[in-house]
Amino acid sequence: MADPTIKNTALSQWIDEIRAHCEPDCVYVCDGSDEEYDRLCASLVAAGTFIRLDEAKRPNSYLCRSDPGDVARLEHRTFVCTSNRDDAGPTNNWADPTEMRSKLAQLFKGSMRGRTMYVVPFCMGEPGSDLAMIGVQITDSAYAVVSMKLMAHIGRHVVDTLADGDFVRCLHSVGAPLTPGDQDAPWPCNAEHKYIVSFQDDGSIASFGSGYGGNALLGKKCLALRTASLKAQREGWLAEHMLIMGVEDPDGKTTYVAAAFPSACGKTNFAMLLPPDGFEGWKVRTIGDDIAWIRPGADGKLRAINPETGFFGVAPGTNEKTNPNMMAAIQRDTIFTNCALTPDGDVWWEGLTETPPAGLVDWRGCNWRPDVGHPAAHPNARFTVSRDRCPSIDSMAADPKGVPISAFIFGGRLSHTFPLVFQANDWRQGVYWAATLGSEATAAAENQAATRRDPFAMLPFCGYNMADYFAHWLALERRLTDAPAIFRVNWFRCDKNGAFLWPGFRQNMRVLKWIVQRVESTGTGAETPIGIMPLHDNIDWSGLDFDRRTFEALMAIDLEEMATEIQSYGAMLDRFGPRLPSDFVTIHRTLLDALQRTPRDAAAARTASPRRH
Ligand code: GTP
Ligand code: SPV
Ligand code: MN
Repeated sequence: MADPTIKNTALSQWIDEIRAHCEPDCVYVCDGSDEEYDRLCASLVAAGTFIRLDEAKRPNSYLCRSDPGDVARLEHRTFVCTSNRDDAGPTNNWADPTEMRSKLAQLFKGSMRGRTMYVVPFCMGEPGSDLAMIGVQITDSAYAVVSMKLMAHIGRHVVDTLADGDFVRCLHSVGAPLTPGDQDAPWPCNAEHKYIVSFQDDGSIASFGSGYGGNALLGKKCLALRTASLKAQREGWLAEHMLIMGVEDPDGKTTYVAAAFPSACGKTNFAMLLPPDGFEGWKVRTIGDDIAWIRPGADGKLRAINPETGFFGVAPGTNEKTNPNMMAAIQRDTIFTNCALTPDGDVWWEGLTETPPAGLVDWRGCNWRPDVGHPAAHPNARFTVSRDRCPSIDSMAADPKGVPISAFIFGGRLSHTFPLVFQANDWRQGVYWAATLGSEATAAAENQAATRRDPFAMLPFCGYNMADYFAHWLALERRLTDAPAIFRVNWFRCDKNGAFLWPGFRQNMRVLKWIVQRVESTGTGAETPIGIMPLHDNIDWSGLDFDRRTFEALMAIDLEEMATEIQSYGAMLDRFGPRLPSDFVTIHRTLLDALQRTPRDAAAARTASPRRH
């Protein structure tokens, strides 16, 4: 039966269709209000899914424990469906759209029995802006609804403006139907079947069996990256796994940069960086910590928006030293997932304090002592909080025009071979350095090998053939009068004993300042075969005594090791076959030749002049 309050006929038909197929007890269309959020959170408390934290210690906040089998994105259960297999490319799990639709039809049949079916209209980007994308998530997870409220603009009003215009269909079920008399699980999910699917032929999204993060908050990785990246390729823009930040110098001039690091490699920390002692007058402001939509403007400059309104950040390792801005943001109004619970009703995770408080209950709900042999919080424990709570949020964060991007920064978690920072010689080489980005294992996704290539930090998120994505990036340069400079950074280089050589976190400001200076044509560096690198004297060390020898170890390039490294990318590039842009092969060979021609110990020998546009 159509809901007369829904003006969009395509939507009311879709709701009817899904209701008939999934057989929920009832249908509820979300208005997105605070009152609704409070009501749904209270129902989650009543269901045993949420624990309300102590009102004095953590006002209006909740702890949620997921099922131990549902703790992260599932890359091997994520599928990109295209009619032609090659359009998904060798880095995506491809599935035939017709077969997948029939498989999912069976799984979704009756999957919402005994549950409420929530209809969540949402908008990624500012409502009313040309750049925004509207989706409707149908879900049987109230956790997904309240999380979406923090991460996006949600509510009926989003689709009211749409009349009969189109929206992205995002269907989600935890896949745990109830029969009368069943006791519900605190975190319902499906142990046997999990599917996170992008149908690129009609742009729809379907997710079954998981309630966690990017598997369930469908506006995030599914819509804003997999779906949007394909739309962006067709329309000439970019949807990227990038943070966006503004760096204000003591004269009040702000330079905006976007940075891509693979999952759990430091985007959130970097996006909220608090400049260290010695950098008085410098300010970093946050636009986003995970996703950037970037378009060339009429002026030939790239402008970026963060399509999200909140943060879904990694908890372990977050503390007053590593991220004071986030610590302030999560003081209240936050949903914590898979963190440990303290006896006084607050949350804790590894790295929050040096010693864990006594009497913790771990993320599985068991009493925990330091000697139990596993961490108290899950390594991919997260918090969900609105950007409005973040003290470093930029005044441009909700501006639909976006911010002008002057530099792209790419960084993985690499314990060896790669220096702290270098600047690619030009756009083409920068695209190559981004495409060959690699990272050692993190906890954000299951099943990771020790090191994997993660081109542009987009490996799990690029919704089409990655070779076409490289071509799209290369082609973009011609449309820009002022192409951003491209940098690689690596906070994670280690010494022989496996200890980090670089203090990281706030100290990353020193690297950021060099990057900003390079962009502003005031920074100096040395030419090397892989690009331009700062010498010890080119970095501002005010407030930190960082000795030249450690810096040199951090910046050293072993020419043979680097050549071997670059040779090893050949296999990755070969996977794309003839679809790989021929330019790529040229850039690869030129770089290898340059390395092989460089006499040993000549790296970092010559001083580069400041970059001029
Ligand atoms: P997703 O939300 O998964 O996309 O990841 P993210 O890139 O936002 O990850 P996040 O910022 O939450 O990364 C957290 C991890 O990076 C933690 O293990 C931090 O300790 C580590 N990290 C962040 N910055 C630094 C740094 O400067 N140095 C070192 N050594 N570790 C860092
Ligand atoms: C990531 O894994 O890159 C995340 C977390 O940002 S999730 O939203 O679960 O994808
Ligand atoms: Mn991410």
